Amino acid sequence: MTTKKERVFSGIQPSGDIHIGNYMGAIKKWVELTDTHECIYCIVDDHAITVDYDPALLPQRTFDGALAVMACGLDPEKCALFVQSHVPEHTELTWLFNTVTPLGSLFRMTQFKDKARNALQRALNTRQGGARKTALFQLKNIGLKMRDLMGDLHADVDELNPTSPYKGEQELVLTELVARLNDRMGAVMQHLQVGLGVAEASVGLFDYPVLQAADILLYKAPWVPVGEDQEQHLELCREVAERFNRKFGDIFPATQRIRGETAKIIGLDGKQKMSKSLNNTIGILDSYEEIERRLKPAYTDPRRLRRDDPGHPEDCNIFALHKLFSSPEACAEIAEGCSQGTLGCLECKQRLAVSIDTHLAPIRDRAETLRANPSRVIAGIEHGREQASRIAVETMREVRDAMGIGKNALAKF
Ligand code: AQP
Repeated sequence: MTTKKERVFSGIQPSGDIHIGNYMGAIKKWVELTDTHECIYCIVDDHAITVDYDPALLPQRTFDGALAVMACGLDPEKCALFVQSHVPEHTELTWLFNTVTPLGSLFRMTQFKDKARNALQRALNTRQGGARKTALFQLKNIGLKMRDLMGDLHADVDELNPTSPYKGEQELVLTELVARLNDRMGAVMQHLQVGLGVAEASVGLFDYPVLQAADILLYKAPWVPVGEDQEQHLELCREVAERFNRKFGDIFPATQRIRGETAKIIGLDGKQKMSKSLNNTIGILDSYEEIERRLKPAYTDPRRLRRDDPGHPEDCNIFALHKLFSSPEACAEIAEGCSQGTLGCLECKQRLAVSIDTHLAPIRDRAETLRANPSRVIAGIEHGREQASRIAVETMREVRDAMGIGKNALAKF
């Protein structure tokens, strides 16, 4: 008797060069799972067009994305690897899911706010008169909102009366005032950072998590190997499935995340998540020289000013990367040298460059072979499309019937 393998779905955007965060957070797991699960993996180009992009560049990026995941060890004979826009059912199901997704749930998505904030920065930096004018108009509105919030703060001062003659009471009032000031400033900053970005962001970017829910549920996949950054989107996916099932019948499963090798890799800026769009990455196909060049200015423990100052490895992003790419013995030696101030940051980074390069060398070699045989990549994603389409067509038939739409719904007349 053969037992049916459980199904897994995941995707990656062709929004730039795939980096070690994508690899350690997701793709490494993708490859392992092909031995134990029925795996469906997707280059999600419909997601990549939700932010500003160059249509002339996208086909190359989509091809490179497929090539890169195959170079990481993904065998298209052992899974279905395909391009999202080649299976139009993804966008059809998104529209249907839009009708059961509450706006409030989408407004809570932090990735949307982060990406909107980056859009704000770009809008203010642009040289185009129209976009800049809109940006400045939005900024004026935000200014008015800030004036209101400051008015509230004045009201706080009046209400709490910090001029009480009693010292203890004064201290309490001041503590409360500082807390309220913090809250109000937080609200002001949020308006500043998000307000304008939201005005500039596309409806597509806002709807991104619904498209992601459609990607997963089109295949009724109970398991999704993604990085920790996607946990909130998976929560929404569960909510969409639940709401749909309640109204139209039990069609979709509850989806769970499968953890990757690491939760979240922080970028070389030491602050934000490593992201293709933030120029804080090490690409999986970077040469040794490129890895070394990128690591040189990377953020380290800010408390270590001179080479012989004792460092704090646990607070240093370079050490976090060592833990992923260097052996446990090397990590112990590096931690000791850093804490005692005998190993400088430059040497520590050089050792990291060697460890990362050792990991990536076989991936680079496989990528070179595939680049010389592009038809292998194209054949791989066409084979994947056929497998994915078969399931997608079936699910959509079921969904349309349940919702009372589509040609079948009129068959009785
Ligand atoms: N820094 C990271 N650490 C761990 N996992 C990560 N992933 C992404 N960045 C990290 C995981 O990689 C998979 C593919 O990601 P994606 O391309 O679909 O979208 P993303 O998360 O938006 O990736 P980027 O690099 O940040 O792209 P841009 O800049 O275009 O938005 C996902 O499973 C993700 O969790």
